[in-house]
Amino acid sequence: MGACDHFDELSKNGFCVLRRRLPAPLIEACRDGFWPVLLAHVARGEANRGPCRYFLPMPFERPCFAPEFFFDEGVLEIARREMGERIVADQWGCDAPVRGSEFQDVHVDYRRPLFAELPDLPVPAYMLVASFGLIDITQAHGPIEIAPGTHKMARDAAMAAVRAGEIAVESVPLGLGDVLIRHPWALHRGTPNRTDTPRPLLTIRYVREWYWDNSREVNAIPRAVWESLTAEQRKLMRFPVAERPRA
Ligand SMILES: O=C(O)CCC(=O)C(=O)O
Repeated sequence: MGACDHFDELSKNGFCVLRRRLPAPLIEACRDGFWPVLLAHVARGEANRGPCRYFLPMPFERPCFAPEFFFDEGVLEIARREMGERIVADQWGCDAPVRGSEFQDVHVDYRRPLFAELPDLPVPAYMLVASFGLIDITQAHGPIEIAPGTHKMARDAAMAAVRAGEIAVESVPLGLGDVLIRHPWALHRGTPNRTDTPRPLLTIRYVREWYWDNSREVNAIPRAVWESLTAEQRKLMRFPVAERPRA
């Protein structure tokens, strides 16, 4: 499937999956580096997305961070086609349900409308999220479910259609390296992880450069990592950069 097909699918359904897009060794290295951070977070028991379901900001230290995750040409081509050339990445986080997690209510992310007085005003996309798993996400791990086409509908009508079963949610299992690109306004929900392995789904948010909100916690980029990026890459990264430690 080419970029055009993915783009058409994204426009029609509100999501598309680029199969085997990111290099498995980088994801495995990220998993090895991040696992202790994730387990320590889960052990604190501060589930913030429903029972046994955690959102936490991702570290920018390597190997949790790799430029390939943020600057993949296939992902950026689709994001730019949808939102224009002037986009930035502004969120980097992890959603991790563990055993005991439940079905979430169907919802949209970033639900505050651009214009509060016209909440259903149809506007072109100004944000997209790209997600990939740190493990193979099978049915047992609780993949995300998305209701196709609902990103273009008035919110109440979309919700009513899903509740009435007129639009069925689709399960989106992901293999290692697969990237799910979705409109955050496509109705979706998390499902229960029935295994003993946490299910980390990492997400990068891309937005049009004029859009700003601080709806999710983000970590700062360590100075050495920032300095290792090219000028072109830095232009795409709208995150705080850590101060240089004082000598
Ligand atoms: O992690 C998932 O599968 C979806 C989580 C989600 O949509 C949320 O917490 O808002």
